[in-house]
Amino acid sequence: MKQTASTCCYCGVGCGVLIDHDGEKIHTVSGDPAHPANLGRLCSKGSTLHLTGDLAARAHYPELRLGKSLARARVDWDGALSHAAEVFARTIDEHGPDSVAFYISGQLLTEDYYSFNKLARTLIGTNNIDSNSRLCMSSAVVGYKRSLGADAPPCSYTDIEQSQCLLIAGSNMAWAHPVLFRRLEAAKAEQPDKRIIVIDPRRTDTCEIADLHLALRPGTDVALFHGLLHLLIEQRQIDHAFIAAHTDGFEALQSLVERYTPALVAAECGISEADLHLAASWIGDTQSFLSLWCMGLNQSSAGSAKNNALINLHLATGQIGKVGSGPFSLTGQPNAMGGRETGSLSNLLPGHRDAANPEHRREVAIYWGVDNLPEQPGLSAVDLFEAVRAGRIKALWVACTNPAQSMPNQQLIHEALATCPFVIVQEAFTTTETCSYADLLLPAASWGEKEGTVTNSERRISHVRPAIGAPGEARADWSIVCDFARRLERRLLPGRPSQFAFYSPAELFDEYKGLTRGRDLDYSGLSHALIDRLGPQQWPFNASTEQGTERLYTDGRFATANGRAQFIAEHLTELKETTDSDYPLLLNTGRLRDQWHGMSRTGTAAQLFGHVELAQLAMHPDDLAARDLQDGQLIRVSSRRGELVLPVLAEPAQRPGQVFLPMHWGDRFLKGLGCNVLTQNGYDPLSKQPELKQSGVQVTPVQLPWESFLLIEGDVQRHFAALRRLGERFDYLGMGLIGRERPALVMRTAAATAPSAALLAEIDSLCSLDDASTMRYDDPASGVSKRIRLSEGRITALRLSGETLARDWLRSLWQSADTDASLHRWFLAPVSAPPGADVGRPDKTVCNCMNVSESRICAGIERGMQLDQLKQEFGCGTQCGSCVPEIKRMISNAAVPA
Ligand SMILES: Nc1nc2c(c(=O)[nH]1)N[C@H]1C(S)=C(S)[C@@H](COP(=O)(O)OP(=O)(O)OC[C@H]3O[C@@H](n4cnc5c(=O)[nH]c(N)nc54)[C@H](O)[C@@H]3O)O[C@H]1N2
Ligand SMILES: Nc1nc2c(c(=O)[nH]1)N[C@H]1C(S)=C(S)[C@@H](COP(=O)(O)OP(=O)(O)OC[C@H]3O[C@@H](n4cnc5c(=O)[nH]c(N)nc54)[C@H](O)[C@@H]3O)O[C@H]1N2
Ligand code: SF4
Ligand SMILES: [Mo]
Repeated sequence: MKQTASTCCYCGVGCGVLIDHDGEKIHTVSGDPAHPANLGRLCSKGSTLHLTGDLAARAHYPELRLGKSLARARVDWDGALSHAAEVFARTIDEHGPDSVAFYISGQLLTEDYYSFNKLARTLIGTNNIDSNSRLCMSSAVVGYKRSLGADAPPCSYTDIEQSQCLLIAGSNMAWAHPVLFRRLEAAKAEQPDKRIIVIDPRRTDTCEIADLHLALRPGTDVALFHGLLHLLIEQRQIDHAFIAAHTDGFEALQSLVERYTPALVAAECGISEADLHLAASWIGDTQSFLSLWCMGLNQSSAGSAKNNALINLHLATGQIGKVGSGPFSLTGQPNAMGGRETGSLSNLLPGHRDAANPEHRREVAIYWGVDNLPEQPGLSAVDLFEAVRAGRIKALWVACTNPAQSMPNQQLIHEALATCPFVIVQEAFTTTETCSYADLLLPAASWGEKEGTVTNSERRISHVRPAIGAPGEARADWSIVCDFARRLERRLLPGRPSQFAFYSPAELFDEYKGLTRGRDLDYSGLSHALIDRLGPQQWPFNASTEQGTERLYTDGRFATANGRAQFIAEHLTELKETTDSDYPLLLNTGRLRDQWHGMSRTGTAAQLFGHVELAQLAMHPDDLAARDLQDGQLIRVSSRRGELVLPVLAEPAQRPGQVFLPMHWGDRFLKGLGCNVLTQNGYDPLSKQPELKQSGVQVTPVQLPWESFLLIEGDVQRHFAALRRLGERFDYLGMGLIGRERPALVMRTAAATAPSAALLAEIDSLCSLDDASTMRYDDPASGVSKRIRLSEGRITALRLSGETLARDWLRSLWQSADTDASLHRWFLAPVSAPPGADVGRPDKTVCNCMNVSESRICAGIERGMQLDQLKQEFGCGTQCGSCVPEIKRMISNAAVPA
């Protein structure tokens, strides 16, 4: 056994992991005590990394399709990349460089990013290179640049621990940045008088730590921040000396916020005046004020304005550049920061430069040894896919992102991908929605197999190291790009020495870092070897530095031309899409604790479905009652763009009038193109970040009386692919995994009438539910049929259709591997369980590490147990801690009389 220190591939906290492996297989993963981001901690996702990534779901070989109606066939790398270079060269010859585009990802490593960027801007000569960070961080980029002059989060994780007053806005960090939340929890436990304000329309697990939760009306954050500033000015709690010495534009802002009186703000935001006063007094009184924010601010048509209105509060109070203070945007993806640094949004260039700035273009062109860089502005994600659909983009390269799941307005994205003459998808997993559209599928090495660097939320650069080899012929992203680029060079510029002669990620890093020299982020002093020697480092880190920089702007000098920060005075604007009588509910979307985005990786570990098993639309009980709906019932949720059929979940943490659907469920897990078929692509005018958090929807009942439940153990990926195809023929289809040691696939379907016997026979044949070991029952007149396969007395597969009463009981028998033969005669009966037996309702796993269910914890709470006793008796919450906020909430809910 060997151990390799690397970095977690999920969120922007950027935790260090220790990978235990034998050179071929990863056995376990633990937190790296030496990594400054996590000091040994991991969350429920990081600690289960070794359970994910089922090889059967991975892309092993390049595959090429030679005609839209044909299937892809395996090719070798030489054939794949030569073909790609030929198609790109021909497209550029015929239609110009802007007829090709790249859509890449904040999950690429800095070296991957740099190679894509250099390829697009120099060799091809287009700015059509955008990344999924457009959906994620682009409003924060605009926010920082407008207020502070550069896209640089000025704080450190230690500030989270040291701050006396924290404002957490539009961030569910208990689930999305769990290890930081653990650090905050520990600091709050030590110092309970630390004030924490959470601003979120939902009562999330993050609210568990809040002294004050402002459940504002979605989209109204700008008014709230202006309202706070109004009160701070009124109460003389602003820092006039700081404003005079270090900022510009205060007068204009002061006169704008005069109008944001407590009465107006309370009405606009749907909060109480008293709460607004309380929040303002805490911010005004404190020694150190820190704000943390994420998608609740960024993913909005007012995303940039929200960012700047929040930064205004820090500038007005002088709460920036000192311990425990500052505006700290939490980055989503592990290398969203690296993408911004390498200039991998269409409007940027490497080293925090702008593509629209002629001087910046000139600097980069000189560095790259080319005459000039393209002037034509590049397309940003939403516009890019519109251009693809309109036929203006004729070759599209997608890498490390799954737009056919994660982009808003999915109908458009699927049409675009189907229309585009040549689509390259560079992916680690073949199972994603986007892979179906690949004309050329390039298998990528993934976490644990590749090397490079990533920058986390606190500007800290870590070395990502490989432990094992990639499966099949999969290759590292940078190496695919450079190999392609060398082929395209030979075709476009024969005889020229290659600009892409990179044969290791360290070489790419060394060339790239020169582009940061003299810029605000300057990390020209770093190298892979130095990071190995000193440990992960925070930028700036120039050639004369010995240690990374913990905090920016400590001297009050900002990255603007005159060194002064800029107040931004903008009014609250209306959402792009509001509710009306046809679409009276506001749809909010976001993360679950244990899933990652489109679930290509987390969706391979059955254990990670224990907390939330299937797609459900969360709705306030009053909204359910008003529609005469029951918890768990199938409903139709429709927006102006599309609709989905799925179960509804009664959720008191929602505010009436608002519904919530996790973003993870794509077309693979939920028929109908998944969550984003509902969302809109209206975007912020400056950042072009789409308003993914707010869309108008309606919820109506559906009549789908014929229901079916299927469970099949083993060979999960093969069954998934085949069953998902057949499942398309039902009106409702939800897929998921269950179990821990023995994973099984479950498929739930519903339809208006019973499907053909032939369809059911096809399903049975796929699942071997048609052999001698299968118990069967058929009543064609009533549309009921059942199949249960036993192996050594134990259930290994089952299908209940038309009548599914025994579903939960049979499932619990499967789970417990019960072989009691006396029960067999009940298997096909129309009862939920034999008399006296437990129906076996599926139970949510609250603690994933220790496998502790909701009902056990509830029973403990009923016996009067508090958190410490629950931890002691069941072990829940003692490992990664991700479930602790939920357990606390269960305890406090139980304390409130019904
Ligand atoms: N478990 C898990 N963790 C992740 C990820 C994941 O997929 N799974 N993805 C990572 C990535 S890429 C990202 S970007 C981050 C996202 O991290 P977060 O932004 O924290 O997560 P979300 O759930 O998308 O949204 C946060 C909150 O914004 C709230 N919100 C919605 N509208 C508004 C509004 O108008 N105002 C305010 N103030 N709040 C609003 C929502 O109710 C939600 O609770 O998570 C990262 N971490
Ligand atoms: N409704 C709604 N939609 C949203 C959001 C929301 O809050 N609500 N959030 C948005 C945000 S913030 C984000 S960041 C996006 C995320 O959306 P996506 O970028 O689509 O998210 P992932 O599913 O993580 O896609 C990454 C892909 O890269 C693949 N992959 C993994 N490792 C590697 C590798 O090393 N190389 C290559 N080439 N591929 C690899 C994975 O299999 C996966 O398919 O979703 C956005 N969409
Ligand atoms: S908080 Fe969890 S998901 Fe994020 S980097 Fe750390 S271990 Fe990975
Ligand atoms: Mo993100």
